[in-house]
Amino acid sequence: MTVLFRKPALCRALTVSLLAGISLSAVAQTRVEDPWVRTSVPGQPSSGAFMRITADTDSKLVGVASPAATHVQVHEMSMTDDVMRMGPVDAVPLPAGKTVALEPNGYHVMLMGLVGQIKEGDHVPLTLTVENAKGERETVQVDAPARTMAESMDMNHEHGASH
Ligand SMILES: [Cu+2]
Repeated sequence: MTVLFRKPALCRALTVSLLAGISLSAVAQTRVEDPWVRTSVPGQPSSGAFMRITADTDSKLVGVASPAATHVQVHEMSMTDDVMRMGPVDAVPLPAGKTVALEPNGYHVMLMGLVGQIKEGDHVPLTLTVENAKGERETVQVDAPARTMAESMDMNHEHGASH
C-alpha cells in the first residue's frame, strides 16, 4: 500500500495525513492467533511456543519474553545436509498482511530454563515485541495454553542438542 505514496510528486497533505493515520493506528496492529506452548515433563529444561502472527504493516518480531522461563529466544529450524538444526534469529520478518506461522518445523519461540513444569491446561503468558518499518515497537500480550506433544503432532526435532 505505501508504495503508492512513495513518489515525491505526491501531494504533501495527502502524505502527511497518511502518516498520521499510520501512527494513530500503530497500537495493536499485530494479530496473534492460535498460540500454544508444548507441555514439558518434570525436569525438562526447555519447551517451545507456537502461534500464527499477522501484522498490518511490514514489521518484524524482535523479541519474546515470558515469566515461564529464564531465557526466551526466537529460533529457526533449518535443514542442512539432511540434518535438522536450529538456532536463534535476531528477528522474524512479518510482511504486511501475511500470516507467519511459528511452528515446530520453522520459526518458534524457545523457552529455556523453565521455572516449572508446563502441564496440560496451563496458560503461559508471552509478551511479543514487534517493530514496524519506522522502528516503532509495540508489545503484544499472548496467553498461550499448553498442549501435549501428541496434540501438537510433529515434534520430531531435538531441542537439547544445539543448546
Ligand atoms: Cu528451538
